[in-house]
Amino acid sequence: MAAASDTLNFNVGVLGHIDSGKTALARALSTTASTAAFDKNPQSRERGITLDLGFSSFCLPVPQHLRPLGDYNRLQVTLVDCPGHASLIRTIIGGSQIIDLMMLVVDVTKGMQTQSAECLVIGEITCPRMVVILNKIDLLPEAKKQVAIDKMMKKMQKTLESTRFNGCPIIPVAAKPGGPDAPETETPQGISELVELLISQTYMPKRDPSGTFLMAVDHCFSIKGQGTVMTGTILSGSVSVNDNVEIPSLKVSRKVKSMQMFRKPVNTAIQGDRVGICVTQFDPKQLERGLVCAPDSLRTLYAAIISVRKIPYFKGSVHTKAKFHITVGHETVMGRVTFFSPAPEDFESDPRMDCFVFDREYLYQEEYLSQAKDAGADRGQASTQAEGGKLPRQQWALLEFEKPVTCPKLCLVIGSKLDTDIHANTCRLAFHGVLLEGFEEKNYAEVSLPKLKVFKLKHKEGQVERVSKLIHQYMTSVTSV
Ligand SMILES: Nc1nc2c(ncn2[C@@H]2O[C@H](COP(=O)(O)OP(=O)(O)OP(=O)(O)O)[C@@H](O)[C@H]2O)c(=O)[nH]1
Ligand SMILES: [Mg+2]
Repeated sequence: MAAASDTLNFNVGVLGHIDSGKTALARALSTTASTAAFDKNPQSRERGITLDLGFSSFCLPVPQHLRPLGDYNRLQVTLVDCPGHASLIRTIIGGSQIIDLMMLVVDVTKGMQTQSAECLVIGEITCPRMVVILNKIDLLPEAKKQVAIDKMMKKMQKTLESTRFNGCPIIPVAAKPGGPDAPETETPQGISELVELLISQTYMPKRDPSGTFLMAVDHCFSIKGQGTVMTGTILSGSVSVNDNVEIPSLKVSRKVKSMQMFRKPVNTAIQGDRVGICVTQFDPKQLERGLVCAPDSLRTLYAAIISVRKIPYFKGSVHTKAKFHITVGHETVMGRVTFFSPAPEDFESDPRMDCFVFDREYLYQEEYLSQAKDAGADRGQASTQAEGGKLPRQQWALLEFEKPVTCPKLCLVIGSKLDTDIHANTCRLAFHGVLLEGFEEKNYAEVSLPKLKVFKLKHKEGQVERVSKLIHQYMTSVTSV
C-alpha cells in the first residue's frame, strides 16, 4: 500500500470567464502531460483518473527545484476545473480555497471579461501564484496572429500591474483548435510549453499534517456492501484509516474504513491531498458538498467579527446595516454588516490577524473607511475618509448571519452582492477578511456583544463630539476619545 507521502500533490485551479475554454484546457493538459511530452519517462506517464466532474490529474517527475525540499518520488498535478458561469461563483470561491496555483484562462479574442476579473480578484485573495492562459489563438487570422497575441499580452500585463500578480507569466495556447466541431485528432497548440511553465511555477506548498483535520467534500456516493465514499481535498491536518470523522452538517460521526488517492489505496493523507475516504454507511444524498472534520473541531456561528478589507474594484457602497452574501469558509449565507475601526489614537497599531481584542474601544463607522477615490467621493457623496484623511491600518466588521454557519477558526470570509445583474459588467465581490471571533449563542446579542465596545462620533462643523446614543441595541457608547 502506497504511503501518502511519496507523492507531492499540487493543486492547480482552472478559472476564467464562461466559455473561455477551461474544460478544454484541462482535458488537453491531462492528455498531453500523460503522453507525448513525457514519453521518455515511463513511470511518470501514469494517467490520472477523474474522481469527480472538474477534477483530473497527471503525474510528473519531481522538478529539480523541489527535490531538495522533500522526499517525494513524484509530483501529482491535480487540475481543479472551476465553472465559469456567474451564478456559480460560490463554487468558484470554494474551489479557489484548495488551490496552490491558479490558471486564469482568457479568450484571446475577447480579453478580460467580467468573470475573468472576478476570478482575478478571488485569486488575489486566495492564491499566491498565477499563470495567465491566452486561449483560442487558432481563431486569430494567421497573418496577424503574433501581433494580436503580443497586443493582448501587453494589455494583460497592464491589467496585472496593480495586482499581486504583477509580472506573472502569460502564455498563448489553443486548447481545442477549431472549436467543438473540430475532429478530436486536431492537436492542441502550446500545451507542452504550458506543462513546462507549470513545472517551473510549482513550489513546495504548505503541507502540515499536524493541524486539525478538515476536508472540503465535493462528491459523495455509496458503494454497495462497503460504505459511503466522500471525495475532496484536505484543507488542514491529516486523516488515517480507522480515524473517526465528523460530518457537521448531519451531526454524525463515521469511522474511516479505507482511503484512495487517484485510485490507489493509502493509509493516510495530509493537507493538500485529494482523497476519497470510505466511511461506514450513510445516505450520500444528504451530503453533496460540505465539510468533514475531526470530531468537535468546527463551530456553528450566529455572528462573527472579521478583520475586513474592501475590494477596490467593487463600485457599490459598503455600508453598515447593508446585507451581503457572505461566504464563510465553504458556506454562503446572507448576513448584515456593521463596520468599525480603531479609535483614532490606535490607527497606527499593528494589525492583529490571529484574534480580536475585546478590551479596547472601537469607533463605529457608517461605511468602510477608504481612500476618497474608491469610497463615497466617486459616487458624488461625501468621502468617508477619517479625520485628516488618515486611514487606520486595520478595520473590522461584525457579521450577523441570517442562518448559522459552520466553519473553522480564522477562515476566509468574502462578502458579495450576488443579486447584482450578472450582465451588469461589474465586480460583485465587495469585501474580504479573516474570521477572528465567532459567537455560538443564538442570543449572542445579549450574552456576548455587550463586551464589544463600539461607540459613535458625531461630526459637527469639523468638530468631533461625543455622543451618548446607542448605535445598536447592544453596542455601548461609554467613553470620549
Ligand atoms: N476555436 C477554439 N475553440 C475552443 C478552444 N478551446 C475551447 N474552445 C471551444 O470553446 C467552447 C467552450 O469551451 P469549454 O472548455 O467548455 O469552456 P469553459 O471555460 O470550460 O466553459 P464553462 O465551464 O461553461 O465556463 C467549446 O465550444 C470549445 O470547443 C480553442 O482553443 N479554440
Ligand atoms: Mg467548463
